[in-house]
Amino acid sequence: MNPKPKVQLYVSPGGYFAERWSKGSSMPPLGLLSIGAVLEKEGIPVEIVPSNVLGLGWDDLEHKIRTDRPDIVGVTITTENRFQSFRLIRLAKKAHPGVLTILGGPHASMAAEDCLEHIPELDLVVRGEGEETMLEICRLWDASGDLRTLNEVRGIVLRKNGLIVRNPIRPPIADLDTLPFPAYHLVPFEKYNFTFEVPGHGLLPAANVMTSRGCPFNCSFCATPVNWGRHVRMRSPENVVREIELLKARYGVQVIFFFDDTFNANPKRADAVCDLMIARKLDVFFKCDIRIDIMSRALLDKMKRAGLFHLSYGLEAGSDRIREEIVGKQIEMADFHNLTAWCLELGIIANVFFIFSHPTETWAEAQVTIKVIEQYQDKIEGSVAILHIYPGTPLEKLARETGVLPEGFTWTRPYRKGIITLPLAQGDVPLYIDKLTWAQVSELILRWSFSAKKTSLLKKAPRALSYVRSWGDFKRLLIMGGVYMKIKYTRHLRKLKP
Ligand code: B12
Ligand code: SF4
Repeated sequence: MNPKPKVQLYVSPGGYFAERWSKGSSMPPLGLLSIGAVLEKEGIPVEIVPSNVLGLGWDDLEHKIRTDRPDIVGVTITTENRFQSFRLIRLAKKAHPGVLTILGGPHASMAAEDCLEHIPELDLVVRGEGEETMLEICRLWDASGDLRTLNEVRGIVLRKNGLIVRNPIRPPIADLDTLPFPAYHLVPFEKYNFTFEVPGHGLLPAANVMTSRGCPFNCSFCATPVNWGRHVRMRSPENVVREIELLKARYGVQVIFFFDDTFNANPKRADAVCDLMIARKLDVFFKCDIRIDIMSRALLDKMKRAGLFHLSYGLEAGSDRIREEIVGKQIEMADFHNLTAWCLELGIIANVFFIFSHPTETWAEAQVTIKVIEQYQDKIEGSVAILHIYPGTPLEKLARETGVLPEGFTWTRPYRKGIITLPLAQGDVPLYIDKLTWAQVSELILRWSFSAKKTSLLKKAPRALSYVRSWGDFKRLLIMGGVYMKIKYTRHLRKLKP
């Protein structure tokens, strides 16, 4: 029998996972915790290294890998933190050349070949769900470093005879209840200081729980239907509630953030989870993301009784044409208005996602969105973004076809001429800018931040300047600054009017 490899699973410093949410807190990496639990159950020595909460910098990581000499280093990667994760893979190979380096997570799943092509220090990519694939890799791992033992593993992309080969995808885990609960004990849970402010109750300790995988819908900018599939797999209500009970008992958790893409993907199951939460008197608050068009008043009432205090949903655009034809989100405006009114009536915080600069979106269409935002000013929490392109999505395909992503574009290089990013707002991810000018995009974003009373742009200016890498970046910053002054001045004049 092969010896068991020593596995280390890393969250790289900075980027996506280091993002601080809700008053200095961040969230445990559920994906790594789930893989960790599966490996641990099989007796495979596994360590999870969340550099962000452990305060480990690059030198510390190099020293750790050099002295620990793990057999396998796995790094989780999103498009937002891809450069940090690539750096960690390179660093691991340099510190310990015999290590097997693996990337997994949304970015790796969607851009596996791109990663392997440009990062020679990377040995293989795990696509999709990592639990069973990692387990098989560990079972087949050969101490001599011979990668051929992994040649047939499903769900991986690797080099064979100098060529990058994509092995057949692994079928999704059919029954999610068979997975052990995430190995929370493998990370210093308290150090996450994960909290949420619940109105009237203050800042409460929180935890993240994923009750389903997949989304039945197919929005053009979204990675989920491709990454997790459109067939939604759901944990049983009993299994979900037991995890919450454990989190309460072990960590005193009082708020649950359901990480599901669409908590109400199956409204009957959502209802059953809430029923059990009520019956078992869990007495927790929760927040989640849902889809507007399949939400009913009855389900919202039930969710409120089960502890719902914060609900996120995407309208994406005020224009029917953009939502239906471009995004592929068949949502009626009336459903959006109804749901928002119900939330307001029930005292649930409504957090609505809006996006500007969809393909072919005109200034007039974008105005419809900003009017909706302004209509609900002070009543809802709005999350506003300029459309970002993520790998593997229908939008990426379109961006390559239309030249928004130039020929030969690779996700592995930090900067390429002609690509517009807003690193200050959201990682180094390319924006889809089509019909709107930069001045118009700036105006939309700034009007939103004024209506939402967001931090002053002037305060962000020094940091924004530090990201300038080209004349184009600088010009866009100047334009945004000019638009900012124009809006401020107009608002000032309006105030002076008798
Ligand atoms: C909850 C969530 C958030 C939360 C919390 C994020 C956090 N810090 O944990 C919040 C709301 C903060 C958030 C924010 C954002 N998010 Co988010 N988020 C999610 C969501 C819904 C769940 C993440 C999760 O924990 N999943 C559960 C675990 C079990 O899955 P997992 O981490 O992917 O891990 C599995 C596999 O990927 C794999 N795996 C993962 N790592 C590794 C490593 C190894 C070595 C191996 C072998 C395997 C492996 O195995 C795991 C187990 O099966 C996902 C969508 C999704 N369904 O996963 C989007 C998702 C990750 N988010 C996404 C995006 C785009 C964002 C935002 C940019 C959105 C926005 N417009 O603001 C921001 C970025 C924040 C930032 N500063 O960078 C995208 C990322 C796309 C990409 N290519 O990277 C996703 C995939 C959503 C989507 N539909 O496109 N997000
Ligand atoms: S409904 Fe949400 S998770 Fe589903 S495809 Fe659309 S954006 Fe993605």
